[in-house]
Amino acid sequence: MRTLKEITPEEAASYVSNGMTVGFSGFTPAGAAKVVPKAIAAKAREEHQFGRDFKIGVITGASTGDSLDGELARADAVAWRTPYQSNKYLRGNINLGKTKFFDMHLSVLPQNLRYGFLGEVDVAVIEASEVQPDGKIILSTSVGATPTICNIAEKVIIEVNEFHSNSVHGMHDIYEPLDPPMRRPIQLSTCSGRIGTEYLQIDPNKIVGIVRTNLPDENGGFKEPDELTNKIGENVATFLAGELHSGRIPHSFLPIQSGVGNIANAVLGAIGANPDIPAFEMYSEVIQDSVVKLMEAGHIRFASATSLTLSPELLTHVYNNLDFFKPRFLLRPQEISNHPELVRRLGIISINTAIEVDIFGNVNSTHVMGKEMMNGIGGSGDFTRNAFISIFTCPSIAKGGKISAIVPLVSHTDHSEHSVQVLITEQGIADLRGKSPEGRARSIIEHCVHPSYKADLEKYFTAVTANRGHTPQTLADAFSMHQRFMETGDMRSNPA
Ligand code: 0RQ
Repeated sequence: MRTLKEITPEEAASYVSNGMTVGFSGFTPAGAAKVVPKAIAAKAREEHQFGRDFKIGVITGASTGDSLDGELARADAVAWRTPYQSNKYLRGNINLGKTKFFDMHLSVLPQNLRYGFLGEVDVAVIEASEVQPDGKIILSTSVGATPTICNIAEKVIIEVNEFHSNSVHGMHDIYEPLDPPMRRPIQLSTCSGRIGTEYLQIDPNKIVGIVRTNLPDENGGFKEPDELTNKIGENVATFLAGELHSGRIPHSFLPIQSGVGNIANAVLGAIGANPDIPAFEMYSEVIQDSVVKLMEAGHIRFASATSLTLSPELLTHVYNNLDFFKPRFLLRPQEISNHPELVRRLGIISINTAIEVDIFGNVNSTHVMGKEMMNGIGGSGDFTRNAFISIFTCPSIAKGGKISAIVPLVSHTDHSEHSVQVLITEQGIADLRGKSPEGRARSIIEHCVHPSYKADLEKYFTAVTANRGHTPQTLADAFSMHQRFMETGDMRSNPA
């Protein structure tokens, strides 16, 4: 029988040359390749020392861990990157123009790879918990884009991470749709349904070697919820309880998708703690810490996602209690966890975080002051555009009050007024459904704006409504708050 060749990280890196495109596993730091990217970064540094070019194109599921994005960015080894990142060194290179970043909806990455829109993938570097000589692979804590990356890559290198042993075996459902014109409906009508296999099957002849590791995911954990994030969470829970009471959300409730980050983590906790909201299911992208606690408390019945992004202590807790957790978690490819067809069919309530929102309901999730990339759109667009109800949350102010998250016109648009239905800050709830631009502006200014910006925004809106038009706006003044911040470091007209 064929055996798989064990190689060192350095031998693995020798398969990667300047100008290649490398597809890595990883969706958040969960399941990200860990030792081979470091060896590639070391090779890049060495090449640079000899005055030789060494930069690669990097494709992953979404963000990854520091050993991948951080190491490669610090070695200035990333020519281009897609579809999402959240690493401060890589972000720095992107904003300096040293790395070209293509920010894309996560659900379409796998099909765009198959369609050839992003060129060839020379080498796949993936993490697995187990691999068999016939090419059957049990992935680890994420699926992401790994199945497609492996299927189209010319060569595959596998980091077999013994940290997970067989704990995750059975938690995956691997399914890749056919491409048009052969695409068929995705036969899923429940969050817990299975349509694929527990393993990923690839051509074993493409596996050039395996590298053994024993390393936890590089997940950082979240800031504990505070008064502000708790208030945002309570407002979301109040809104959802009201929808349930009115009968617009069925009594059995609907699946929830919750974004990533500190705010999303707190929001989920508050929904679970609300006695008027029944136990619910999640059909989301990421399973984060609060999900585990809510599941144990009986508030979450099931969670389908593409990654298990838990702090190391909580992942160990899950592994120590697999009888409870294994039947309640399912990890799918990001193409399925975020699929518009399924988001709409299942009636998902989407809850994502905005950086900036304008008074008409357009949302900026990605850019600071219109030009500096933060992370990327991630899956927020996949869910928002197709949700049963789409909600955006954010604190009404940022940077100690020097920035209002609500502005006359967003400095960059990710989600348009046509997709955003509800805005919630710690100040309150603006229900934008069925409202004209003027109605949306009045609701957002009344319910969501921080008191220190209310007078400024009311004054602006009174002035622009005198000009009429369907969407009252004065282009010359629409960025006056941003302009003031760039000139004075404060958006307020009368800072205290
Ligand atoms: O900066 O880190 O320097 O303190 O943005 O903000 O308040 O900690 O919020 O961690 O929840 O992240 C939108 C970035 C929010 C995230 C974003 C600054 C603020 C802070 C972070 P510091 P918070 P969070 C997929 C879901 C896009 C992708 C997505 C994100 C930092 O949620 O990347 O939705 N979303 N994926 O100070 C200047 C403003 C600012 C600002 C905040 N207006 N101007 N800086 N910040 N507002 C779907 C899933 O299923 C998972």
